[in-house]
Amino acid sequence: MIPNVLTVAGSDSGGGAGIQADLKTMLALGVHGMSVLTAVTAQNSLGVQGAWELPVEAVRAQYRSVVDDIGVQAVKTGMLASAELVETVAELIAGTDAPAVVDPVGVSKHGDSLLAASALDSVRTKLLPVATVATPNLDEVAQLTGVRVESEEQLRRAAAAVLGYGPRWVLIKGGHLPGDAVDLLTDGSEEHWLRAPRHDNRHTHGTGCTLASAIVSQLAKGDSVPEAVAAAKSYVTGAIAAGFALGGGIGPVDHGWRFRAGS
Ligand code: PXL
Repeated sequence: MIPNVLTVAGSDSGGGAGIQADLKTMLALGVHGMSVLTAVTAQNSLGVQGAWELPVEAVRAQYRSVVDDIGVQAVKTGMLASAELVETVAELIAGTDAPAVVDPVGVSKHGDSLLAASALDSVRTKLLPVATVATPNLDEVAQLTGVRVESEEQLRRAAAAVLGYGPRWVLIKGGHLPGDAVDLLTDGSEEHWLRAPRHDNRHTHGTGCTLASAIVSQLAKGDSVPEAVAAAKSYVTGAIAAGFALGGGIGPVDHGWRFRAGS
């Protein structure tokens, strides 16, 4: 049986991030990807030109359609746009018996806001508590907890601050620090440090969505959280290495890198 995986996220018309990245990652990792759309962005390699969120009823209806008939082995969240949508999705996930990967998306690679400032408190108090794994980057850690990380040693403090809001595990993504791409996965007792060499490639659009989608796909296939995160890190590192130019700006990671000849 092919595991069913659901992403609850926004559309990136350019196809590198958001729902599109999630579904491509799920295909590459051998699970059946399904989507609940929360928002539509007009977006390309240069940035986000517009964003429109869907009504709460449209998000709720999509979720119920998928979960009540097809069923899900794991759920992932990405761009949720508003406090209303964050709270709706948190409630839906709380009522679903499946692991949840929460990527607390704040801004796009170009710095465009994908989450209202007024939604931060709902992310802290409603969404993070229902997460099996939360996957913030350092900007999201600062936004959510006030902890600013400038060195690898400070990743521990960031992890403790996020765990304070209640996710079972947190993966702090240290990719914005200089040097190797180092992430810390912890549940407060175990620590797993994941290190990958930095690839000299500016075409990294969609990295966060791709990593979270790879984690949720591996969880759906039965991996433990540390196994899922290690496999996902390896997949996203390959996708970043193979990232390619598109349009005039930042191109996407290559979700299909393992399908290419020789890889
Ligand atoms: O990477 C975060 C993200 C999530 N969702 C959508 C996006 C982006 C980044 O561009 O466009 C729709």
